[in-house]
Amino acid sequence: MQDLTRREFLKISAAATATLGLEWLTVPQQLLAQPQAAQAEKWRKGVCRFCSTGCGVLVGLKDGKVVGVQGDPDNHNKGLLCIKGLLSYQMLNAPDRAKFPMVRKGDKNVGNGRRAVPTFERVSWEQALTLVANKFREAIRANGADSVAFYGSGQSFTEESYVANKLFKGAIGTNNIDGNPRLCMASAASGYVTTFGKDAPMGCYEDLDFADCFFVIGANMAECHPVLWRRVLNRKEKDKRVKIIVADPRRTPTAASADLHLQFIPGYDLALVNAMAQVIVEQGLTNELFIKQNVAFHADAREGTAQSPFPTYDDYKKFLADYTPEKVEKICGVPADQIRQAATLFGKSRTAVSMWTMGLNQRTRGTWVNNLVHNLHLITGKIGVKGSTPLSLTGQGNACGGVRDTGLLAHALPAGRLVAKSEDRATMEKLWKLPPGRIAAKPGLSAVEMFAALGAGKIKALFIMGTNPGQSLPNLAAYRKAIEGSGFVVVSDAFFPTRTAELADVVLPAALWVEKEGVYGCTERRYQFIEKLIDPPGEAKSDLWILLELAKRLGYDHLFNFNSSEDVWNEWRTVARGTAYDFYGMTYERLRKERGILWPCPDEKHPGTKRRYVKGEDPLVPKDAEGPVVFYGKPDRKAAVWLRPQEGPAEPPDKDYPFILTTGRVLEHWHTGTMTMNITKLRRTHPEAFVEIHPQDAASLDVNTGDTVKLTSRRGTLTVKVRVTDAPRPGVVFVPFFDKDVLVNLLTTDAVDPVSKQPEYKMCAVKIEKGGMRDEG
Ligand SMILES: Nc1nc2c(c(=O)[nH]1)N[C@H]1C(S)=C(S)[C@@H](COP(=O)(O)OP(=O)(O)OC[C@H]3O[C@@H](n4cnc5c(=O)[nH]c(N)nc54)[C@H](O)[C@@H]3O)O[C@H]1N2
Ligand SMILES: Nc1nc2c(c(=O)[nH]1)N[C@H]1C(S)=C(S)[C@@H](COP(=O)(O)OP(=O)(O)OC[C@H]3O[C@@H](n4cnc5c(=O)[nH]c(N)nc54)[C@H](O)[C@@H]3O)O[C@H]1N2
Ligand code: SF4
Ligand SMILES: [Mo]
Repeated sequence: MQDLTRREFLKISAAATATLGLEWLTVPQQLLAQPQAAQAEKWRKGVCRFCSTGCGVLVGLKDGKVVGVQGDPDNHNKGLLCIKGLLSYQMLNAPDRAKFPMVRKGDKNVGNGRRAVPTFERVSWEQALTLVANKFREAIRANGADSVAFYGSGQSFTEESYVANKLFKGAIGTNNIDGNPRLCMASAASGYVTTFGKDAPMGCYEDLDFADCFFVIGANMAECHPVLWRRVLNRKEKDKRVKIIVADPRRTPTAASADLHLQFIPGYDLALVNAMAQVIVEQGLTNELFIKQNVAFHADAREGTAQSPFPTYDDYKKFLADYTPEKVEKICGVPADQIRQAATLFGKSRTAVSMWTMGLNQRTRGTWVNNLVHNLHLITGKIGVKGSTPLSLTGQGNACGGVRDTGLLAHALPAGRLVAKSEDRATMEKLWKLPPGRIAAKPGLSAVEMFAALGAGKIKALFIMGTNPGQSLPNLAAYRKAIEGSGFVVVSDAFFPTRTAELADVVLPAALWVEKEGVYGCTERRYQFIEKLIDPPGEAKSDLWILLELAKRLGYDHLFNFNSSEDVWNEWRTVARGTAYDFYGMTYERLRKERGILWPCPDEKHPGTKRRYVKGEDPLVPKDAEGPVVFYGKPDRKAAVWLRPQEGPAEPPDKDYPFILTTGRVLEHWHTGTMTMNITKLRRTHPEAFVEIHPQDAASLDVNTGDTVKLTSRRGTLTVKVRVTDAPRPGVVFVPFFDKDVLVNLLTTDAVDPVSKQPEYKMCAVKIEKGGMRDEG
């Protein structure tokens, strides 16, 4: 098939509006994407580089080059891939690949965060690494360990993140190590921890095949987890009684294929979910035995109130009285009968799976709204049985495996341990063969705090690996200034230039995907191996190599006695052994052969665990516990139903800034676009960003599709092309963040959730004016 623009393709696709994005899944994939794939001499199994669905791929090789990718029929995705996975191999040889180490020529710019003309000169690895090591050593010597920091990624291999964590927290002795997962799944993690005592979903993809009801809230699965969405639609196609409820302020392609779309005002879904619980309780759709055996009620003790932190079931019922559908309709804009319908569908269905992503997490009350979704499952007992689970969809391919599990976060230590707990620090010091007291007791700086500290001159040297904060951080102008300021900044990236690298002092070229080996862990606790199949371009090196070279130059080789990524994996297996994250049984040998294994997996004979907390299935359920479900993450073995009121958003619209700006993704692009803009077909589908405006708003603003408008928030201004569509609610506008020249994050707020420290990308107040020239950033 010849190249088609997105529009041409959609025109010929009958199902375009209902299943946008999925047409790619129903055509013969190899034919569509890659005629040269037919020439492949061999196909090797691997994992898609992109989202946390973690699709199995087969990578086609010829003459030492990757010539195509197809879905692995023997993996969970059953041979399906979305267009990004299918075309991913084309980025390997893209012109923008970073090939050589580079050092900024001359002084840094004035630190105004605007696009500098990058003036870099090529240097040898020896020169680059010596410079980096010297700068880090100097900073530590002059200002202490907390004057350096590492900012990592949910896209690095587990072995890389594990080593970075050990280098910074263990060897150097600073907890200033965080990453882009803080912008992504921090609220999901704190949601699981506050409800169940332990992070990570208890359910699995197989639950989708047995669900009678799907509740998708704040996730645009058709574009962001397309292969999982296909699995949802397959379930519905098999059994027409299955119902899909989508709660989203936009009529996304996901919402368009739902049975019921609850289109609420952004930020008011805490009230919406509480109202669903109110109806479930009122109509007696609860599972009283399950509640009695497995649930404890919790509330935050609030100043000035007599509220107990351990309310009763009756207190919960009283609390819900404020959230009748009629009351909530006035708050969130969803008709009361729709709320009732959603609650009844959920409550009466035999089984139910909830799924959510950034619509819930990127919120100043992200943790709370996660708790509220868990509540729906706990009060109905729809959890821990085939087809019923609250399943947080992770974003990046290895945010779960590489970051949540290894503890590459400022407050965390590997395998669920915490910086703040002295016994956890002591355990890690022993495991890492460090002197007692080496690991600092104070949690480090989380993502936004880290860049604020860089701007304030407190962080003197920062290592950024596998992420592009110069485009992806909120309230971006401030933090671009920080990156460009006087602190020493190293960036390791597989592409150049990027909006971060252009502001850095040193740029290191990184090997990408199948140019190196390591493990990825996806949404359902499935760990999968990615084999090295080709050499990286130019002088690019794996991040593991880079980190180990840095460790050596800082004088820590004795702690990093690793000759391969397998050596790192084996140490990490030992560190997690005996914890609630036990995957000791997953050797490289097994992972090379098998299509992924789900932890817990405590020994080499263990097949892996589909459902945690289920007696007879989860090997970690204590022997003395009574089943069928045992929430062993908490000392009382009960999960928490939290009384969480409606709160937020941080910046509701007002008369000066009357519109709500929400931001996010499109099917064909990955985040900041460095990779997908380097794949011709994907770039052509969306060459530039746009703002979606509802026809009513477009009429009052007197703008049409193709016009430019100026969006202004309290933090910045952006000129962007209009796309008139009834996808958003009136009063809500949407801009994706893939375009390096239309930096929507100049507008977004860096207000964070106080528990998870995750920023509220999903809403801020803007005003809109017609016209404007593109001159920002
Ligand atoms: N194509 C593609 N797929 C991806 C990615 C990508 O870049 N491109 N990135 C991956 C990553 S890292 C992530 S984190 C995921 C993100 O996956 P998603 O979270 O599904 O995607 P987003 O577009 O960020 O936002 C999801 C939805 O949140 C809605 N929303 C806005 N405000 C609110 C609100 O107040 N409440 C609720 N409940 N919803 C709201 C938006 O309308 C939007 O439809 O996608 C992963 N998959
Ligand atoms: N406005 C707005 N902003 C957002 C969000 C939003 O919804 N709205 N979502 C937030 C979320 S959920 C996320 S996850 C972040 C994502 O934000 P980022 O992590 O900044 O975005 P990416 O484009 O994924 O950046 C990954 C970088 O790593 C490089 N890379 C790829 N492979 C490798 C490798 O193996 N090694 C190295 N060293 N580099 C590699 C890529 O070229 C790319 O530049 O954005 C956040 N920002
Ligand atoms: S759904 Fe996600 S993992 Fe699967 S092919 Fe698409 S981007 Fe890759
Ligand atoms: Mo993400």
